[in-house]
Amino acid sequence: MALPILYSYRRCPYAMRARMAIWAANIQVEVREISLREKPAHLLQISPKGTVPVLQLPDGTVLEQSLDIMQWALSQSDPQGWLNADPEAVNALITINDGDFKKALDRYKYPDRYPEHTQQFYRAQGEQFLQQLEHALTQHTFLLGASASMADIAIFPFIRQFAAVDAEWFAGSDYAKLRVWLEGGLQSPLFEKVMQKFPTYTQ
Ligand SMILES: N[C@@H](CCC(=O)N[C@@H](CS)C(=O)NCC(=O)O)C(=O)O
Repeated sequence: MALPILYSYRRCPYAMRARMAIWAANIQVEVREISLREKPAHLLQISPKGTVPVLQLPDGTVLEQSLDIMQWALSQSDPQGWLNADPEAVNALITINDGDFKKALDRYKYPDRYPEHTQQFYRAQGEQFLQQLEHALTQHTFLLGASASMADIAIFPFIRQFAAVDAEWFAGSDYAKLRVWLEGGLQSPLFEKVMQKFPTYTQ
């Protein structure tokens, strides 16, 4: 039987969150690792916007947003109960992550491309979200409760990137709970699985 096709890019945080949900749901897919510079014709044909992740189901349905892919995968099977958290609370956190925080992250990572402000300025902007997450994690082990939810999985790859911009700064920062939370994700067998390397699909 044909497998769903996942167009992915290993280091893309959106693709990471989609892969984590697919892997957690134990769904077999054909992973097509792409080069962002040379996108496969079939990807652009089924999803002209040209971002990854994109999932094509065997019936031809195309899911071209990472959150839709997560929802689809977890609605097939959700052994860890990631969909159990209040959807409004999940969406509220992910909206900030994918909006203001991602904007600050891009600027913090590439300050040369945004010379209006200093790198420290952009970091401070991103820290508003880190503070919110740190506060949540002082109340419970995961962002929305005692167990991980879709919010933790969807946000984790972006915090990973933010922390990696200046690992020394992050290690010495005030975000002790967030560091533990991040480290838990980084050390998880699931993360190791989704970061395995696939050959680049060039057709
Ligand atoms: N809203 C999209 C965003 C996906 C996205 O922006 N992916 C980046 C890679 S991290 C991409 O494919 N960019 C296209 C490019 O760089 O050409 C989603 O949630 O799936």
